[in-house]
Amino acid sequence: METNNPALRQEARQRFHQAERILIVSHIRPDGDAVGSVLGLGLALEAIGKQVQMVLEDGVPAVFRHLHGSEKIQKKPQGEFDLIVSLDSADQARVGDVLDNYGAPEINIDHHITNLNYAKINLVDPAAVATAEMLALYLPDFELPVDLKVADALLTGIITDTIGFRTSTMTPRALRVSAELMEAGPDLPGLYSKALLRRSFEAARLWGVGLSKLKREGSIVWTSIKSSERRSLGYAGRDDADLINIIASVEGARIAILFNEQNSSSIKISWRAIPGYDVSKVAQYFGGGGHTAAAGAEIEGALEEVQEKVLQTTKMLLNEG
Ligand SMILES: [Mn+2]
Repeated sequence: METNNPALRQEARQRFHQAERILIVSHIRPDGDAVGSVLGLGLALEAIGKQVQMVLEDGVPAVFRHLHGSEKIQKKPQGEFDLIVSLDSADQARVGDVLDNYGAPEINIDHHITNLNYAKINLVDPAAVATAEMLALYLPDFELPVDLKVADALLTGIITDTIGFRTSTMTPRALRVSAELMEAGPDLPGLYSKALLRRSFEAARLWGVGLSKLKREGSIVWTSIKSSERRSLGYAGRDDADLINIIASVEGARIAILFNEQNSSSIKISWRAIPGYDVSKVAQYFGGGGHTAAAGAEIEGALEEVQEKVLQTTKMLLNEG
C-alpha cells in the first residue's frame, strides 16, 4: 500500500492543527536527519502557536548545536501530549526508551525502506533521500510555514543523509527541494562545513585509531573502535565520528564495515556499499535496518566474536570476499 498519499497527508495536517501539545521524537544516536527533521517540524509547529516538545534520547551531537532551536531539544519527554510524532525511525525501538510511558506514535514520517508502519498515520517514502526532504515537501501540505530556521534544519538533514549530495540515493527531486529550501535564505556552504567538514580534535584522533587498524579482504574493508579507545582519547560520543564514510572511500572497497564497541557486550555495526549491493539485507539479518547503500545493526557479544560472525555473514549474503 502506498503510504505517502495525499489523503494521509491531509489526515496528518488535521491532526497537527487540532493538537495543542505535540511531542516529536527521533532515533537514538541522532544524525543530521534526525536532528534536522525534529527541528524542522518542531519549529514550524511552534511558529503557528503549538506547544512542542522535541526529544532525542541521546541529545544533540555537538556538530548540530549551531542549529536554531537545538538547545530546546530534551532527552526525556515531560507531561502529557495530544499528538506524538516519530521521525526518521523505521520502528519504535529506534527512538530508545522515550515513548515507554506513552505508547505508539500517532504519526510516523520516515524514508527507510525497512519502516514497519508502526503508527496510525504512516507517511513512508523510500524514494526520499532524507526524512527532511519529505518534510520540506509536506510542510506546505500541512499548512506549516518554512522560514529560515526551518529551512536551515531541513537542509542540514538532506546534506547529512546524502553526505553532501553525493550518495547513490540522490535524485533530481532532492536537488529541487534543496533549491526551494535555499530560497528561504540558508547559508549552504556554512551549513555544509559545520555539519560535514568541521571535526573536533578528539574526533580526528579517533579516526587515526580506527584507520591504523584498517583491514582488507578482497573487496571488503573494515575496522573497529573500542570504547576504551574513545575514553582514552577523551571522545565524548558513542558514535564513530563518521569514520565509516572515510573507510568506504578506499579504492577497490565494495563494502565497508565499522565495528563500534558500545560496551563490553554490545557492538554497533555500520555497513556501506557501492551501488549494486544491498547491505540493508545483512543489517536486517542481524536485527538492524537501513538502506541498500548504508545500514546498521547492534549486536550483543564481544568485539572479536561479533567481528568474525558479521564478516562471514556479510560475505555469504552479498557473495563477496
Ligand atoms: Mn534519514
